Amino acid sequence: PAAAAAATEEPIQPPVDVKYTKLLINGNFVDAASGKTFPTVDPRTGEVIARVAEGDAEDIDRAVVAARRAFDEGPWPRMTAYERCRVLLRFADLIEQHAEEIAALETWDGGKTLDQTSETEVPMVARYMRYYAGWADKIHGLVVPADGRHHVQVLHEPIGVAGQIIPWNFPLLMFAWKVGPALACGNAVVLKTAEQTPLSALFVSSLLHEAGLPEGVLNVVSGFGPTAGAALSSHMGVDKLAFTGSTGTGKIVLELAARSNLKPVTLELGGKSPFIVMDDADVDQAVELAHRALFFNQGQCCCAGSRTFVHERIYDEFVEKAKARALQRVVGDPFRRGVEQGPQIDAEQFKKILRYVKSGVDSGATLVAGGDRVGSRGFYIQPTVFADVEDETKIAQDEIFGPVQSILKFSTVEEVVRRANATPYGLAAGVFTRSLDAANTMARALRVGTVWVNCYDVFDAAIPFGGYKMSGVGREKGFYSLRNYLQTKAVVTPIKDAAW
Ligand code: TXE
Repeated sequence: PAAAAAATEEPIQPPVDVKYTKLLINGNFVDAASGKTFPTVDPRTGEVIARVAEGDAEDIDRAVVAARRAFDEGPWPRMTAYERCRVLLRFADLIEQHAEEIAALETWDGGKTLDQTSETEVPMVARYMRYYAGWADKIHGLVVPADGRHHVQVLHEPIGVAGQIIPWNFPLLMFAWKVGPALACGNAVVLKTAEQTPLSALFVSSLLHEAGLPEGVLNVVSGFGPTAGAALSSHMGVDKLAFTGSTGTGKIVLELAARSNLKPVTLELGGKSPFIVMDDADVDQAVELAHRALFFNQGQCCCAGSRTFVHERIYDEFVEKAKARALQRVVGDPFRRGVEQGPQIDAEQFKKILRYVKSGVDSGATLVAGGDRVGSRGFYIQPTVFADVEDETKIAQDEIFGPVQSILKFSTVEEVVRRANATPYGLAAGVFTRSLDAANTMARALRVGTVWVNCYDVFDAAIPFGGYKMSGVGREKGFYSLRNYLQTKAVVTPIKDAAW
């Protein structure tokens, strides 16, 4: 019943205008060299919001030339670290001043609820920027006590021009995770946004220039993966590549980087994260947390808790309550306050998710809630829950990236650890228990980049995030993210008397 509203109500008029649709190259908003544009679509209706300049290889080249010049000759890497820090702090202030506009744009382009973009995501972007601003003047090298009569310094220098490719599920947060550390370390950037969600990055980039970023330091190219994204990955003028997206595309960009100039690559890729509920857990709390771990952001999270493992002793009660919670979930226009779930990002993802639902039914899993689209317009899907899911089925193995919870039964810690680890992915895990012993055992045994114990999706700026196995290479956020954007140089000078 909660879901039905989305189908019948008229879409709410977004309280924002689209101001920026061109490419940002060398401090100016410009048309694509080809003159081409592509539509960005409102996921609530499938209607076109705006046409956006479509960058391809030639535009990537213009952007890299601008970034190269800004890095090799421009003021940015030569400014004092404190001046760079202040630009990022002013940027964070401007984000807060324009928070409502930014949140509305992000909701319109991506279908995320306005509650989420305005209360969580936009404030987090400002917080991340202040975190990285804080690092700008605290990055320094070492003096090494080498053998012999040498004075040995290790300098940490910016790496140069960073190419960054981001996905559509968190356009603004991915902008912050990538652009924040790159700029704090003194680099220049060419950012390729996802074709589904180009708008918010263009808007906030204009604010970054208002905050005092010199021209050419940040260039933003909207466009498609196989054209603009591939050109950036293989460009000889790019010194480092950072990518977030699917594991399949991660392999492609890594290969393009290797075949061109061996630029180092960091990758944040897919996942099939386990959420493990022990028999001593408070069932109501565990149900709520497992629900949020999966359904947050329409299920479109790389770290979604997409395999809910529940101990056999509380399994039946858990399934009943998980079903009730899913049926209660409020689906509707993401601009309406109180709505918990908006539409999926686009027709392709929408169809992919419904195919997975069908495969779940065909696999013999029990469909206990949802299973269909909501209404006939836009990309809304019912919150869906499968019980009695078997490990080898597609819904238990593949990243669905939608509002589909799969519940699996287990009986011992050893067994659940083995099954939880039996996937090519290793991004995150949730462990829900009152037993310190069980929590500590699982935290060590799970082959994943993040273990959330009795919590989920805690994304503080200082906490490193990234994957084991095919979920990625390297870490973002926190101190660890700085390493991606720094070069290490040893400077060795003879000295007369090593004793001094
Ligand atoms: O991802 P892609 P898509 C997963 C999720 C989803 C699936 C497909 O399972 O259902 O991926 O989504 C750019 N060279 N994730 O097709 O292709 C592309 O333009 C260079 C998980 O959207 O990985 C976009 O900017 N770049 C994920 C970015 O890569 C290329 C978030 C991501 O798109 C390219 C999104 C190429 N050849 C999807 N092809 C996560 N880890 O959170 C595409 N791109």
